[in-house]
Amino acid sequence: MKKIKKILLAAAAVGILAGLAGCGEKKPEQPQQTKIAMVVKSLGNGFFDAAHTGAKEAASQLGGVEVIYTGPTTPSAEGQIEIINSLISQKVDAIVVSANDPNALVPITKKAMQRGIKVIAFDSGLAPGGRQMQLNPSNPEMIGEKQIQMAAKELGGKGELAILSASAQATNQNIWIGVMKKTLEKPEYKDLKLVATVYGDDQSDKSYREAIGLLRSHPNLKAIIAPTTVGIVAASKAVADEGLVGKVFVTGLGLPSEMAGHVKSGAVREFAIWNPIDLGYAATYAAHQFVTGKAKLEPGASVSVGRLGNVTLDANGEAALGPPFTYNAENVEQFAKLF
Ligand code: RAM
Repeated sequence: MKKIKKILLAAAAVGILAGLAGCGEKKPEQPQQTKIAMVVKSLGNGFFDAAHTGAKEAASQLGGVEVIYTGPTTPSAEGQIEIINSLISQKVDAIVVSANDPNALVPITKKAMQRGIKVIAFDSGLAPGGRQMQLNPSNPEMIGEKQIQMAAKELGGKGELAILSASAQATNQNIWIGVMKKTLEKPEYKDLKLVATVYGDDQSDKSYREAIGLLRSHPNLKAIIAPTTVGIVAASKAVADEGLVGKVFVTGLGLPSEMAGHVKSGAVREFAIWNPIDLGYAATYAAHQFVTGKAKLEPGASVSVGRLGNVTLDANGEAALGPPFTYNAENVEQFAKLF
């Protein structure tokens, strides 16, 4: 016992001496920290959790980057405005935002830009005056058309379909819905009838209730297209709970990790998505390029997005990553491990 006490005392003494010795020493120079805030539509959405994973990957590759991951608890523009206001006070270097509304955030993101903060919209865009760059996951036409093609395939080109979207102001979903409606005007889709478009606000419970509502008020409904990872899960569950597997098909945009079970049950045969990890990674990487002056914010500028190569800004300050990928019973399990 005595021996142990002696050792502890000796150890403490060494500690004190080491502490004293450290006092006069100059700390090694810390690499400059760049603060990049990722503001998502809402917290608790698996899609944005995956984007966050990508943001962290970019930060660790770049070094000296702190990622602040934040968003409102429910997808509202008001919530995002409050958050961006506080990020301005925190003097972040860049804000990477998936907007709940293309216009409502513009005054606050303009304020951020006036203070020298770089603003990059990703996933769900902002009106051009409210951001310096917009990174789309893919070409919006391609995303919209793809969803009609998948639904048409399920229905053999004929029947009623409905859309279960995210929030009514969401920039990205509204653009895709616009493309879907235009695509339905093509002669090859003349026997497909869009009977309703409803909004589940990217909330599981509201999306589920809206899906049940669709199924009950449209007894001839053959397909639900949900261009949201939250909505497609809710719609699949509603179809299963109403005993309509095989009668009503769900398709749209989903995460393989959340959809594998619904593909297995038969409620979903095919759905699509791009890689959300890559999207978060690229948006964060691009933000860093602007903060460090390595990329110019002008049309035609080439911006490095690290392991994904380069993207080029168009006249609108927009750029896009690759085409969406299709998932079905053959590959969903394999990708479910990733996102
Ligand atoms: C939801 C969000 C997001 C969208 C995906 C497909 O998670 O609405 O913005 O890109 O779905």
